[in-house]
Amino acid sequence: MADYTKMWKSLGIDIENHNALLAGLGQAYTDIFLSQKNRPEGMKYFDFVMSEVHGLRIKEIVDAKAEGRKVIGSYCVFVPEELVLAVDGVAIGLCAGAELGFEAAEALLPRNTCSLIKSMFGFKLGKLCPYVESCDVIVGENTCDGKKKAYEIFRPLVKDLYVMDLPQTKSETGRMVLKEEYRKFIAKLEKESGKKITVQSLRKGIEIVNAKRKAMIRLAAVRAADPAPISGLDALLINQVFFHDDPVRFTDSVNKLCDELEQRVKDHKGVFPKGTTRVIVSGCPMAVPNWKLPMIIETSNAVIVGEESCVGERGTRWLTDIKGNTVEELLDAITDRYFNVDCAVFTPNPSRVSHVKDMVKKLHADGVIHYSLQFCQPYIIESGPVEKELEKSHIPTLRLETDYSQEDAGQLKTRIEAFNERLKKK
Ligand code: BJ8
Repeated sequence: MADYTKMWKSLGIDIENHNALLAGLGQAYTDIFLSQKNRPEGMKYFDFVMSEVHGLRIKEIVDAKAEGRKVIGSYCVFVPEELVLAVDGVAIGLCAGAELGFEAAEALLPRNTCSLIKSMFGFKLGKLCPYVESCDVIVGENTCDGKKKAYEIFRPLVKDLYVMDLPQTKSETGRMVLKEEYRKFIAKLEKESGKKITVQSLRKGIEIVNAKRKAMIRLAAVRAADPAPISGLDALLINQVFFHDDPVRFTDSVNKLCDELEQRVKDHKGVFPKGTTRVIVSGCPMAVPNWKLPMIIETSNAVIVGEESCVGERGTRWLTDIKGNTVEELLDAITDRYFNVDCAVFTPNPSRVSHVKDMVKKLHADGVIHYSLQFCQPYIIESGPVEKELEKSHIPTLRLETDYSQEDAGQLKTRIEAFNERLKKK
C-alpha cells in the first residue's frame, strides 16, 4: 500500500493507533483468508480491496468530497443507499467488528453493551476509522434500545448525527412511519447536498443498488452446490465489502466472480470436499473484521453456505420496484422494499424464521448456527423461539452467544465440533 499518512493526518486519524490496527488487520487477513485452499481467482479483487481498505478507497472518498459530493455514513441496513445516490452522495456502512477502544467506550457506556455499539464508540474515540472521519453526515436509527440510547451519547462526538425513527411493528401505521422517515431523510439529503431528488436521479440510484443486490442474490444461489464453490469466509467478506466499495465496481466484480463460480459448479469443483457438513449462520450482523465464528466453523470440518444476517441475505434479498413514474411512487417502492427487512427489533417477527427455513432447504444445509452478540437482547431473546421452530422442523440448531474477544474461541470450537458430530449422524 502507498503511504497515505498525509491523508490520514488530514482526517484527524491517530496515526500510531491506526498503524497498529492496520498491522493487526493485515496479519489476521493473511492467516484467515489467504491461507484458504482452492480460492476462486475472483477473490483477488476483494483481497486488493481489503489491502487498500483504508488507503485507495478513502482516497476515492476524499476526492469525491473535493468534487462537492456528500459522504453519508450509517450503521443499519434500513438507511436506503438509493436515496443517498439520488443526490450523488457516497453511502458508507460504518459498523465495526473489532475490540478496539473498548476501554474508552466503557467510560461512556455500560459494560454490558453489545460489541457492535462499543466498537462504534471505540473507533470514533480512538480516531481509528477514516470512513467515520470522512463523513459529512452520520445517520443513526432507533432500532434496538442499545443503539437508540447510545446515539444520544454519540451525538456530541461527531460533526452531524442525523437520527431516523423506525417502526417496530409490521403494521400499516409502521409502514407509514417508515415512509415519513424516508421523506424527512430526503429533505436532509437535499439540504446537505444542495441537490433536488428527481425521478431520473432516484431511478438511477435504485438501478445501481438493485444491480448490486442482484449480484449478491446470484452469489447466494451458487452456494447451493455441493461441493461449495466458495467458502463462507469469502462470501462473508464480499457481504462486508458491499458496505464500503464503489457500488458499480463492486457489482461488476461480484458478477465476474459468479461467472467463475458457476463454471466451478459445472466442473464439480469446490473449496471443501463434496459431502462436507453444511451450515447456515443466522443472527446478528458481522462487520469487518469480525471473522472469528466463521473461521472456527470452517476449520472444524464444516462449510457455511449462507448468512441470514444484515451482512448477508437479510440485507440483500429484496429488490426495489422501478416502475414508478413520480418521486412519490418510487418512494413508496423503496418503503415497501425496506419494510420487508426482518430485523429482530420488530415484534412479532415471524418472517425471519421462515426465511431461515427456506435457506436451509434451498442451500441444502444440514443445520443452523444461531449467532448472537452478548447483550443483544433482540437477537438473544428471539433465538429461543427460532431454535424451537427450527428443531420442530427437524433442523438441528446450535445457539451461540459471543463477543469480539478471542477468549472464548476454544470453547466455541468445542461446541461447534460437537454440533458437527450431531449433524453427521443425522
Ligand atoms: S436491521 S440487525 S443492521 S438494527 S447487535 S446494535 S441489534 S444490541 S445491529 Fe442491526 Fe439494523 Fe437490525 Fe440489521 Fe442492537 Fe443487537 Fe447490538 Fe445490533
